[in-house]
Amino acid sequence: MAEERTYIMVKPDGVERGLVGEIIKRFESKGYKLVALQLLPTSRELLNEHYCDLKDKPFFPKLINYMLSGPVVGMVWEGKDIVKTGRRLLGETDPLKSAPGTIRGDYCIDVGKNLCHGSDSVESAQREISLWFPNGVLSWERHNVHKLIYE
Ligand code: IDP
Ligand code: MG
Repeated sequence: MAEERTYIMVKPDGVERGLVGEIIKRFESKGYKLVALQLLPTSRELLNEHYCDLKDKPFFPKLINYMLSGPVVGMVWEGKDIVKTGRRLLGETDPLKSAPGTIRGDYCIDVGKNLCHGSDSVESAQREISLWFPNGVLSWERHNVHKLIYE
């Protein structure tokens, strides 16, 4: 069976604050495998598609402006139960409700500046990965490390 994948994105505030490395580090140290990584400016078209479920929310225009304020770092991580565990590594949507030790719990305060995105289901992950990485992601083996992480 193919390994589960998720789309993790460092939002413009995270990129500008120099937290890209820290966010990558959390996923790397946990034992997950990086299979795609890019720095790119977002566009209204991509964001409307990415956040299509939220288009009727009152905060939607503000969210789009926030996401357009600078480049983002998008990545795809792979591993066991990565979608759910990835969200736990990020913390709650509202940083003030996020436990210390999570990314949002450690590095931010307001919901409209919450540093990072993580797919909320396997289906959303597949949709977001094909949206942000239309040319696909890498399949590669960690020959030695894999057996030190998984039983
Ligand atoms: P998630 O990022 O934890 O999955 P969603 O509900 O999918 O949360 O919302 C997407 C993004 O929209 C959030 O990460 C946050 O940046 C922003 N957002 C969500 N709720 C609010 C709000 O009540 N006010 C302002 N921004 C919000
Ligand atoms: Mg979401």
